[in-house]
Amino acid sequence: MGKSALITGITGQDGAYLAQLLLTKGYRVFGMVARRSSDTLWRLAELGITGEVTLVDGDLIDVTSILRALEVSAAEEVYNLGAQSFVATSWRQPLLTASVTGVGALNVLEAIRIHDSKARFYQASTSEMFGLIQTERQDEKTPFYPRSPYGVAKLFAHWSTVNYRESFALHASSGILFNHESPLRGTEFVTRKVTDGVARIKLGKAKELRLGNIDARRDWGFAGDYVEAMWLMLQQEQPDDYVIATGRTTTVREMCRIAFAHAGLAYQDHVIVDPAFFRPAEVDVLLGNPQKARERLGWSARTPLEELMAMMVDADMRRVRRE
Ligand code: F7E
Repeated sequence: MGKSALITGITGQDGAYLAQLLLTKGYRVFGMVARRSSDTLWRLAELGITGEVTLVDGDLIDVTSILRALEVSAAEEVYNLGAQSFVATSWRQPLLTASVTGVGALNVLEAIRIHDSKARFYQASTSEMFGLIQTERQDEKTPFYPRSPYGVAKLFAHWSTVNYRESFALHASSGILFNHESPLRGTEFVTRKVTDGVARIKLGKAKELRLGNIDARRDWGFAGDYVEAMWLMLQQEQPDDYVIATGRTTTVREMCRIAFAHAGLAYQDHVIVDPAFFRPAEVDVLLGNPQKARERLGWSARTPLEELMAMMVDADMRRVRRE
């Protein structure tokens, strides 16, 4: 029998790709699903794995439900991917974000400790913790300066992971992942908003696309590549923290140009900057240095942004045609 893994946030983009990866490795995969989750099971369905994973009711803010999920799954690896993960929403629901995204991670750590489980733990940390960047390229030693309630909550979760590793010798690792996208991304995030917009404009269902700060720069990779890094971290003898990124930064504007051009369109003809999408505080630029992951995990990003945008535009063209 293969190993058993529990994934919180299995209905999200990363949860779906990670479940698929673990299934190919022979794992029994359990996913904790919060009943109030706005996500549905469409991502698991798109990957054709809905029937292959076992879903258990549970919520990151209910530690007893996490204990039950640990018991039911007998998980040897726990991946905490569940979160209120949309940065813009975190200003409108800061306390919910703090509870789910921040304290939720501590609840999982506590559940593992109380359950006396030997499970290895993965925390989905984020480049949003760097926020107002303190160095041009961000690595594991770069000081943090979060710029949103989401970033602050993730920082709490990150330090809780480090603290439980040091306090209780848990095999707890934190992956500091820079932005990672795919056809399974929600349309609230900028890359998918753009590729969905491109498909609608190309197929005559829309004329314009309203965006916020298109001068922001991000280090964008493919989510399918990034979930491999999560798994690799838990296969190491020692738990640790790793930056996972491509090492290339691009403006939202240039990302738009690439996506529109893939459909034979010029972004300037359709994109309208709308201050309604500006954030109270912005993370202007992110650029990761994935050297440690390359050296210790043998991991590197394989999908260039051009290929990623093409994959996403093509998937959205198929979807919009089907509508
Ligand atoms: O924004 C700018 C926006 O919402 C990227 C999450 O997965 O990655 C993600 O966080 C940039 C920002 O992602 C629009 O202001 C312009 O500068 O796609 P996003 P994010 O905030 O970077 C990190 C690593 C996470 O951990 C998070 O969970 O694009 N932008 N115009 C826009 N963004 C959105 N959403 N919509 C716009 O219209």
